[in-house]
Amino acid sequence: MDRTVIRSRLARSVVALAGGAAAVAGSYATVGGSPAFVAAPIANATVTLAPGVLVTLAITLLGDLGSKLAYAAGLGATALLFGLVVVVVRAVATRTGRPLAGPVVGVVSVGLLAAALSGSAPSAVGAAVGAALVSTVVDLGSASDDTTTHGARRAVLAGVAALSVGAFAFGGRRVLATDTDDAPQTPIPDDVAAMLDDAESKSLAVEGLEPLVSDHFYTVDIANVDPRPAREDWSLRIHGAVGEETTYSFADIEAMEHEHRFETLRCVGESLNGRKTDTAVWTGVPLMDLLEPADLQGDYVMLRAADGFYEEFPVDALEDGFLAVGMNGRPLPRPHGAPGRALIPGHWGEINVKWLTEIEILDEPATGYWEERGWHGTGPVNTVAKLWAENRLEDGRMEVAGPAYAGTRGIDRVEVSTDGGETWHDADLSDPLPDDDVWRQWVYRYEPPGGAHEVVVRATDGLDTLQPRDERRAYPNGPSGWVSKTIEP
Ligand SMILES: Nc1nc2c(c(=O)[nH]1)N[C@H]1C(S)=C(S)[C@@H](COP(=O)(O)O)O[C@H]1N2
Ligand SMILES: [Mo]
Repeated sequence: MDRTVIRSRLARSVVALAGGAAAVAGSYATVGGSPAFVAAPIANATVTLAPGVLVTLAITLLGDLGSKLAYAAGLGATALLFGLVVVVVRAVATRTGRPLAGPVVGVVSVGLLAAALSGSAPSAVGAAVGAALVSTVVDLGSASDDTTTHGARRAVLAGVAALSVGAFAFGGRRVLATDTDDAPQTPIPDDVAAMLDDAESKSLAVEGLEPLVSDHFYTVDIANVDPRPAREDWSLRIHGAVGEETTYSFADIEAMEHEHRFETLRCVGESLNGRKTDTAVWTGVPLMDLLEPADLQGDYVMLRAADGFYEEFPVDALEDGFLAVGMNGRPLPRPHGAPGRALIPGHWGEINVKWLTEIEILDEPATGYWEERGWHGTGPVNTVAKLWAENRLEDGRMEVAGPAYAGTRGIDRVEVSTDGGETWHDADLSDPLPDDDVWRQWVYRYEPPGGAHEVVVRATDGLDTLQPRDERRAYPNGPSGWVSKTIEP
C-alpha cells in the first residue's frame, strides 16, 4: 500500500477515535459517572459478560486495579464505537458528494446512539456536542485543502480538540458538579456520635493501624458505574413464597423505628491478609420488622439489586438481618448501596446486597451471581487475624498489630509467634464493641532477635476454635491459613 494512503487512513482513524473520545467526554460533562453516562452500559457489560474465570482472576490477582482496567476497557470500547459511527457517516457523506453533511449527520447519529445507550437526553446532547466540536475543528482546520498530505494536521487538530473537550468535561465537573453522587450531608445524630467515640476510644493506639471504625471502607461491585436509584423512586418489594406480597417505599422505611449497629464486612475474594475487611456503624431497620407482615413460607431467599446483582441463601440468615440506610451517622453513600442495603451478620460480604430492591422468598434453593461463577460465598466468614502494622518502637522493641475477625463467633484470643511458629504468645486485644458481628484489634510488642525473623499470627474464635492452619487461596471458599511475615528489625 502507498504510504500516503496508509497515512491518510491512520489520520482518519485518529480523527474518528478523537471524535469518539470527545463524545464520551461530552456525555461525562453533562451527567458525570452516573448510570446515564454513555459508557456505563458497555463498562458494566465488561464485568457482567466476561467469563467467570477472568473476573475471578482479576479480583484475586489485580484487586481494585482489575475493576479500574475493566472500566478503562469499557470507556475505550465506547469511544471506539462512537468513532466507528463517525467514520462510517463521514465516509458515506463524502461518497455522496456532500462532505459538509458529515459533521451534521455525525452529530445526529452520535446523538441517537448516545440516547439509545444512555436513555438520557442531556447525556446524548453532551455526546453529540463533543463529537461535533471535534468534527468542526477538523473541517475548519483543513477546509483550504483536502489533500491526504494534510492528514497529519487533521489528526493533530482532532487530538487537540478531543483533549480540550475531555479537559473541559473533567475540569467542569469538578467545579460545577453539585454533590448529586452523595446523599445530603446531615449532622451526625448524637447516639451515633457516641458509638463512634466509643469505637475511637477502644481503638488501639498503633501507628499505621486503621481504627475500629474504618477510615476507608472497601467496595466491591459487579458494575463499574454504580446505580443511582433516587430515594423517591426506590422501593423494596417482598414477594415469592409469602402469604402477603408487600412493598415498602423509602418514606415507609423512614417512618419506622431505626437502630444503629456496628458491623464488619469481609469479601470472600480478598487475599488472606487483604484489605477488603472493614467496619462501620450502620443505621436502619431490622429486616424482620419488614418481613413479618409478609408471612414468609419458603426456606430460601433471593436478594436482588438495582445493578442486576442477586444472591441466594437460607431464609434463617434473615433473622438478624438489617436494612441499612445510614453509615457512620450519614445517609448511606452511593458506593455502599444507597438508598438501602442488606446486612446479614456473620456472612461473607457478598450477600450484604447493596441497592437492594427485592426480597424474594423461594421454596427451592437457587444460585446467586457469584455462585454461578464458582464461588461459595454465602455462608459464615472464615476466622482470620491479619498483620497490618509493624513498627520499631523508640525503646528498640518491635510492635506488630492488626485486626482479627470471626463474624458472629467473635474473637477470644490472638496469638503471635516471632520464631516462625515454634513458640506462641498472647497478644493484647482491643475491648470488644457492643455488637455481635465486629472485628477486634490485637497488638504484640517484643524484643526483636538480631536478624530477620518470621512473625506468625493466629486467632481463636468465641467457640474456642483455632483458626485453621491449612493455606487455601480465596477461590472458591474464601482465604484460609495463618498470616505470616518476615520482619527485618
Ligand atoms: N448490588 C450489589 N451488592 C453487592 C455487591 C455488588 O456488586 N452489587 N457486591 C457484594 C460484595 S462481593 C461485597 S464483598 C460487599 C461489599 O460491600 P461494600 O462495597 O459496601 O464494601 O457488597 C456486596 N453487595
Ligand atoms: Mo465480596
